[in-house]
Amino acid sequence: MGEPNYPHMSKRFYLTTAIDYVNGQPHLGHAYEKIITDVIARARRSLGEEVFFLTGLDEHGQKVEQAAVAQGKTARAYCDELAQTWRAFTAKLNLTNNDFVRTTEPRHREIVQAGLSKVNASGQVYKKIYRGFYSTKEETFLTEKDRRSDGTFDPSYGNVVELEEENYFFKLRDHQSWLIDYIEKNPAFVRPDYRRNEVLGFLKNNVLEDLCISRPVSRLSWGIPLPFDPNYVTYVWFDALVNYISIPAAHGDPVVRSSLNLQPLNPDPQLSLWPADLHVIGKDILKFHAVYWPIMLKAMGLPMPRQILVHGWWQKDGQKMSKSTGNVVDPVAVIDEWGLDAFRFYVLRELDIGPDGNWTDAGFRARYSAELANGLGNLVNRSLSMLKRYRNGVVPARSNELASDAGKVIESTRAALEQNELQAVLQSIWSLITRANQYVDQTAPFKLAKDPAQAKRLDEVLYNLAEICRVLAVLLWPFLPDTSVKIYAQLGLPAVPDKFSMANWGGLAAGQQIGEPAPLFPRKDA
Ligand code: ME8
Repeated sequence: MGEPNYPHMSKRFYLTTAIDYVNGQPHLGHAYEKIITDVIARARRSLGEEVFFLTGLDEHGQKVEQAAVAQGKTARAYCDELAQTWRAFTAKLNLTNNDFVRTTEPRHREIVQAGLSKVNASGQVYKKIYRGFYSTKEETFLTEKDRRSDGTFDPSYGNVVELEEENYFFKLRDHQSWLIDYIEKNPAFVRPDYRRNEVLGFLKNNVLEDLCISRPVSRLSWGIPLPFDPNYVTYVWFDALVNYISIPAAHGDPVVRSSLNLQPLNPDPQLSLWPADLHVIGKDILKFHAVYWPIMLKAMGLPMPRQILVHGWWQKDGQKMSKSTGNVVDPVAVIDEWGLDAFRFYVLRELDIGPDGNWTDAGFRARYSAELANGLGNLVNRSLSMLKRYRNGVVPARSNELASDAGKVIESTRAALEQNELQAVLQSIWSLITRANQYVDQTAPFKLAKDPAQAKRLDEVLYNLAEICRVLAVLLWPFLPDTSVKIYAQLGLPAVPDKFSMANWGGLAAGQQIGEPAPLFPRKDA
């Protein structure tokens, strides 16, 4: 098979989330990761890149099978049902994902099997008898090394059983020094830096055990059969990680298809996606993404993803979230009560990407009231209400008094977006909101309006305020898309402010008739 040649294709900015286990309902942690990824996807599009954003579900493995059995359902029926809930959840979060993968789909299975065949054919898989311990909860084999000083295993492993079975193993050890070297030479491969150091520390201080990539069908049938031995299904992590290339392959990606010896897809669809630009994941699955996944890719002859961005974990009220104690944040309930944009704002403004965070209802309310209702909401509402009252809603001639303040924030926003520093973007946008609210207090348009000699000055102030609202709508688009569209509509602008270049000062034309001002974030006095 010759090298495929697709001259019309340009590589898209390809980013992914972890795919969630379908053994329960979506919670705050799942929502947080998907929102981070959605904001980055929207921001990149707004900056002019073509983007492909993938999310989805991890449906195989013992955990899911057991959850199904516990409900008296087949694994298939159980997954099909929950997949509906999870898909609805992506809509609830207003995610702009371009595809949604389920690992039970044939298009995924085909690529998992092609990948396994390739790794096997190149001599990197062998069979041996394993004797030891197994944690179903973590779907992982444990050794004596994993015992704590009192001889027990960490409760996070759940019930640990002893077992002896023959399985297939993937040679990781051969790639260990290559991987250390790769991570050292590519400082941006794992972000933030302390997560990169964690991976390097792990790799330098441990000899990598070969990875068991099979489970006997007699013990677990809910998985993808190994292409070279039907008595086994694929280990759930080998299956799940491959989603990052199976979906590109399903869209005709030439890099993945040619390296797995698959025919090009003709005539379409054909998208150029691999290597991924960004994998967004939580801290608990770092080893799978920064150790196993690069080695799997190398063994399949595929280039490395450009970056793994690792976020921290949320607690609630200083405690681990847990279904059994009822200490959870239900994102759907918060969204229904406060609106989606308030939820998106809180999680990104409260927690930088990296450290752990703590959700408190009081903290949520405080940000809602100070930053959304009194900050952004008040600015837009009073600016447009005054324009309506004093000038019948007609935009006066252009004035540039706040142009340089806006220009600085536009530039710092662009720079921070390019680095995926989302919390810094919000801080910078809110500095402009604070500046504009001070400008209202300093210029006191309500006083100017009483003095006919100040009509020109009032025009200037009203223009600057309306234009700041417009600039803010553009900058906020990736974060608060509904609010951003509402601000545009209240300005009487029919467009969607989804292009970063629209933020340039002066976009609001004199004579423009604005729409109806209405509160963006109704105050909730409880
Ligand atoms: O790990 N705070 O699925 P998952 C923040 N299927 N993030 C959290 C969190 C919390 N409290 N709890 C979970 C899996 N997450 C695998 C992934 S990828 C090829 C396979 C994050 O449903 C977690 O860190 O247990 C992970 O990134 C994601 O939610 C899915 O977790």
